Amino acid sequence: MFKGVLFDLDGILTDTAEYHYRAWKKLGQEIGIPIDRKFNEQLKGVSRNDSLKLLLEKADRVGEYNSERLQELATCKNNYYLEMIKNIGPEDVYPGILTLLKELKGHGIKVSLASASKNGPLLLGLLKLNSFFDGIADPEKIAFGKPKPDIFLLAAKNINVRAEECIGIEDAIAGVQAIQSSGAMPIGVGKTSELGDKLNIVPTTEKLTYDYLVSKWED
Ligand code: B16
Ligand code: MG
Repeated sequence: MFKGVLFDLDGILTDTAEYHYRAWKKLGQEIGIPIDRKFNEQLKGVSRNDSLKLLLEKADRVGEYNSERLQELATCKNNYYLEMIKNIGPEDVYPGILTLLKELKGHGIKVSLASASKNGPLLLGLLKLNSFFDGIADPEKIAFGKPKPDIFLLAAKNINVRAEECIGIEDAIAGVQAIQSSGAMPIGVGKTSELGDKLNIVPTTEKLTYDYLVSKWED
């Protein structure tokens, strides 16, 4: 049986993936780099600074900005994002997630957060999910972001479980790749066309029941 579950945050616990998209879109419009949802798939799960680099690379404009200006742009995006999430509350937790967290707790399975977001602790607080998490991996403490496995390895370490004994849950291709290289078993939320066909995928978080996780682990 698996001993831990490693949760991505944005797009898994709540709909903040949408707000990240809107905040990048707003920044992009201001600096003349329009983005659409298709391009946004590349940004999901990717750190703030790496996302900014991808945005600028899209328009071949990386060289235009010095490090101070890059920092300003990243801060600007984060401020837009913070404004958008300020009213998020427990009612915004995705369907099925609270029940799943309760079931995991009831079965003694450890739960850890493996989000690339520096706003993870803030969001867990807003969503009132803090008490369900035995560990939170700090994205500032890892060398490489998703698709490298570091954040999932750290999330597993924080609950004293080997990654191989964990299930990782993700909505982004970079995150799925990170789980696969960590040795944990991935479960995706979304579509095969976005996440690939080498993992079990559910269309929505409602389907993420404890029994489903057990059945896939035992497959
Ligand atoms: P922040 P996840 C990721 O969170 C988001 O998917 C990604 O869009 C965002 O750029 C990244 O966090 C960094 O977030 O700017 O708040 O530090 O999906 O890994 O939970
Ligand atoms: Mg995500």
